[in-house]
Amino acid sequence: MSATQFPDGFLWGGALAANQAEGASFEGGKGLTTVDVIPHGTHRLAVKVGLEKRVALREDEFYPSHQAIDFYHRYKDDIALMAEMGFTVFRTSIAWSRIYPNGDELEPNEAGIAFYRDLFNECKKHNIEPLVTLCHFDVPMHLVTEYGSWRNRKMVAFFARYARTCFEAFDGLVKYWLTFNEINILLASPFSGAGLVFEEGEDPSQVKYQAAHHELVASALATKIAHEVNAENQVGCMLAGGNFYPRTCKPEDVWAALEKDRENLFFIDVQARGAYPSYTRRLFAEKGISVKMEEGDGELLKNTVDFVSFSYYASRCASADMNENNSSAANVVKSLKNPHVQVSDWGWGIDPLGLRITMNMMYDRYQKPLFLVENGLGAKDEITPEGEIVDDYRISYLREHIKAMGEAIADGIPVIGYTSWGCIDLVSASTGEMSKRYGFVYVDRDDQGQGTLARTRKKSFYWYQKVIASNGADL
Ligand code: BGP
Repeated sequence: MSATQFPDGFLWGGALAANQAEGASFEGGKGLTTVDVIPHGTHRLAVKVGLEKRVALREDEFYPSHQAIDFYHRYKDDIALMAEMGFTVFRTSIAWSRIYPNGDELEPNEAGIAFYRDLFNECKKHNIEPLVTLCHFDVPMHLVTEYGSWRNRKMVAFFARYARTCFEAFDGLVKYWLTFNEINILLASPFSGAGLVFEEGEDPSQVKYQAAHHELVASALATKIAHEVNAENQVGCMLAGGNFYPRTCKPEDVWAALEKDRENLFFIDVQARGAYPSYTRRLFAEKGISVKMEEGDGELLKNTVDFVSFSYYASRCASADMNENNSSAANVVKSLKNPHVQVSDWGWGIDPLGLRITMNMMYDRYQKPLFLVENGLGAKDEITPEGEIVDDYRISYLREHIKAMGEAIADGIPVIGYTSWGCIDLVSASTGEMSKRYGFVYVDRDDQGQGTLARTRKKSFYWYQKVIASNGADL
């Protein structure tokens, strides 16, 4: 197989998330979610803002998720654009709070179910397979204020009810499911990742790992339910991926990189192998963490995922003397600057070979099919006087990464498909801004929320159309 040949039936498409695209935040009975209470300007994922501020929506502040790109009302036109590019898969998420507005109700909100049924039917109409994330950074706020979100064991039952409702309601329409988007982000960004807010004097690590345990149990339970509802369902975990390189070949640096990788892979080790990895005993002892587990959790965790999905934007770099001052957050996870790779305008390393390295490491470790469900270049786009967007930088980033994925396939790794991130411009998760754009389709909206929301095909739109038509041969 030549490096750029992809298997027959390889799924090509793009990805978005409810909270970054839908808008209509108060329509259709939707409840408030964590991301709905992060105002523009304090949108950086790592920012520490107290719960009072999170809950008290201020009219004079701008909340980007409230309107986003209005996908809620425009999805038919947007899906038609995806179909025009030749998509065979489209990744989006269900907003938990459209199905269960508060998260703890006994009966679902029918309007929410109807919206997603229409959306998935629209995909099917165009022969596009939906790939659906159950929770993408949007925990219902009521669960945060009433229960403390994932620190509370009750969340397992709430999530299981929500997951079952979705599997049953969309049975026959959706086959590919992801439980939690970038589950490891809970560590770096506990509020966005898992709705966690810490009390004064509390040990954040203790709370985070307890919450992680609840999410892992909930994910395993959802996987079990998905398989009970329909044996054809395919459930994946989802990692914010990208390997850590040691800053030098000094053994201490190599060890530091291994430990940083484990911090992230811990989640996938549980979800894909079905048990806590051996290294957690020491990790927890050293951090003074004691995770409360219930009888039966060990059995539940054996419900492993069918495939391993991940996002890849950049590789990372670590050393033994890594600290707050010499590292910065690229895609939320802290990393040292790697002098050997170029960076994007936001300081995210551009490293296509790192993708091949990451994929080989993950397949060696998990021996499950991989699905690359996010990849792309956030960039500022300019419109020419002729009204065109000539985004050669984006094409070149994607081309090199698709080539690297092709190499990983040639290495013998089964890969289900590829969904590039933000196939249509949307609100950035880390900045809350529109000007960090990923799309093949430009959306006329600026960082203050002004614009017509009109959609325009970029140069990359036609390039990706050609890539898909040739099944990755013509890059
Ligand atoms: C991932 C998230 C996405 C997306 C992407 C790009 O971490 O799963 O939601 O936003 O990163 O990040 P950003 O929007 O900050 O550029």
